[in-house]
Amino acid sequence: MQFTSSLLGLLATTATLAVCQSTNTTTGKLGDARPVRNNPVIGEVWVAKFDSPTVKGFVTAVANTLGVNYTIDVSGLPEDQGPFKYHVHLRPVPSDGNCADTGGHLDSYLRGDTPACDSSKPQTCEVGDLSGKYGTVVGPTVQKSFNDPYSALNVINLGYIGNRGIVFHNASSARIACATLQKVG
Ligand SMILES: *[C@@H]1O[C@H](CO)[C@@H](O)[C@H](O)[C@H]1NC(C)=O
Ligand SMILES: *[C@@H]1O[C@H](CO)[C@@H](O)[C@H](O)[C@H]1NC(C)=O
Ligand SMILES: *[C@@H]1O[C@H](CO)[C@@H](O)[C@H](O)[C@H]1NC(C)=O
Ligand SMILES: [Cu+2]
Repeated sequence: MQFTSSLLGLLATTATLAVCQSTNTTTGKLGDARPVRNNPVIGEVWVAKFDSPTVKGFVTAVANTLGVNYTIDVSGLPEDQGPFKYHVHLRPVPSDGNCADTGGHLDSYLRGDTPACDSSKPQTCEVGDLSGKYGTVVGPTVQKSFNDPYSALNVINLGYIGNRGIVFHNASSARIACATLQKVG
């Protein structure tokens, strides 16, 4: 009896492992994110301006020949609450500043949040999961730049980031600061 139950246990474990292995080739329902090579104006600048009582600064997005160059330049992150994640969310920040209303992550290829992004395969991650792809940050001050090939500043592309919210989350995922990417000029 004891033998039977441990054999069943072993079979169950094996089956679970098999399921996990067949489902961990994570990508979106629409496949991997495609590199963006059709931004209309290379060098076009978009800025999300953070101006809460604590967090101040900018996240800048510049249209590149391949995707978007991001620069994070913020101060005032409560360092005891980090490390911080940051994402492009679906919607802009409303006039009352409520970060909850920015919706979920920009996930153009319908991947979902789990399992977590594998930064060695950024094309398989949610387009908006910038910290998953390029690393979380610690406070209080951040200066960080990276290119994301999958973000777009062409409105016809799936990975379009214009007029969407950028959100910072603390280590327990609370949305601690947000601002909308707006075209400069
Ligand atoms: C699934 O994940 C395991 C553990 O991380 C890894 O060893 C294996 O190669 C992955 N399988 C596939 C098909 O990616
Ligand atoms: C984007 O960043 C790359 C790498 O630093 C740089 O070579 C390129 O000139 C940048 N593009 C723009 C439009 O600023
Ligand atoms: C994150 O912020 C929330 C809301 O302010 C707070 O309740 C929580 O303790 C914070 N998490 C950490 C790890 O500090
Ligand atoms: Cu987020």
